[in-house]
Amino acid sequence: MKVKKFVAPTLKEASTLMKKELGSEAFILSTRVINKRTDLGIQKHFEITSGIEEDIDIISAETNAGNTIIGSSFSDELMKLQQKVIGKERVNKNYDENESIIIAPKTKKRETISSEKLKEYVDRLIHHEVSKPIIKTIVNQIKKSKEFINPSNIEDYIITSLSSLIPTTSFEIKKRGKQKIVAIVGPTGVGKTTCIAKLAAISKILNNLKIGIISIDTYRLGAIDQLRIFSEVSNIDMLVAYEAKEMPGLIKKFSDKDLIFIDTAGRGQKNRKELEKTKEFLDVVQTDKTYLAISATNSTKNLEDVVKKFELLDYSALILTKIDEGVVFGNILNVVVNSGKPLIYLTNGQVIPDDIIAADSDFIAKMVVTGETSS
Ligand SMILES: Nc1nc2c(ncn2[C@@H]2O[C@H](COP(=O)(O)OP(=O)(O)O)[C@@H](O)[C@H]2O)c(=O)[nH]1
Ligand SMILES: [Mg+2]
Repeated sequence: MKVKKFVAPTLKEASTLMKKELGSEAFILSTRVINKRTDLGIQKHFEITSGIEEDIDIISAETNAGNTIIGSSFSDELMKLQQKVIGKERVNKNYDENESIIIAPKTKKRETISSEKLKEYVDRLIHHEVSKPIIKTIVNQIKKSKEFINPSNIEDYIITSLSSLIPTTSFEIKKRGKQKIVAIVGPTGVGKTTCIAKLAAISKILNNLKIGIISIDTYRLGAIDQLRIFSEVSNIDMLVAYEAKEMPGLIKKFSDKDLIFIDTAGRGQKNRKELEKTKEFLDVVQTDKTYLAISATNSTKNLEDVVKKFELLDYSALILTKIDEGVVFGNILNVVVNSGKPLIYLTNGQVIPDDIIAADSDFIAKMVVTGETSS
């Protein structure tokens, strides 16, 4: 991979320089604000570290595409996996490099999964805090398909099975299409504002959209300042609503924007009055999408309470924050399977805008089984 740094007074200019030199395939590895000495004195500049693959590996790209699972059912996926395994076995049967003369069909004992090995995986899922009903479903599937499962494919089988239980979704917006309003709600300190900053910067730099941010977080000391600094350095317009009745006027001020984000105050899900207050603000503007941010570091019980109480705000998808701080991820699987709400983004650090990724069921299933968050 070729890596190069670009420095400019605004993020947009730095990204334009990057695209001009490296082309549209280039991607941002990291961004930071630096102080640069210019004729006008020391000035804030943006530095983008970008990368571009020098040689695209077609074989691995095709293999990955073949493994992608989009919108099919749990049993469909298991069937597909079984067929894949059967296919592999056929190939193995026809080819034995140690055998030069075939006298009679060799009866080789098929290697299957021992109960000790299966228990090892069950213990691993328990360690990763996957709920008992989900483990039971997986074990039953393994038992039903045991003639196709062997020690070398069991982990992939479990990951594929879990992946088919995890719904994901995505957000699409076209430039010069209908304006969209997206609100992010959730408990205090979960990473709502940071996530909005990431999404706003990416939508502006990479998709060239006109972005506005409305903050209704006038509750926490310093919350507005946090967003104001971001809006200044990234040159994204930001307005503040102190009362619900101000919201329509602010949306009108942003009538030229393609996409408006609403940053809400952190609400303790136990306090229904606080949630109702946020609802008042969101109801007057009719958001297109409301996403609930939940932290990967919370327990299943806490997360279940959050997803239930925030239903009052009619959210359509979940943003999973702080996966970089998570150790086990069974909690996420349990909550997503129970709530039926799809995941849309995962955040994996504090760096704006880099540390956010689109939710992918295979990636999340792998996180659950291995505890690893690198792809
Ligand atoms: N490690 C880590 N920290 C994060 C992540 N997202 C946000 N944070 C940090 O969590 C803290 C609270 O974030 P903030 O966006 O203000 O939360 P809010 O109260 O929900 O708006 C800040 O210190 C953020 O930098 C993440 O994905 N990983
Ligand atoms: Mg905030």
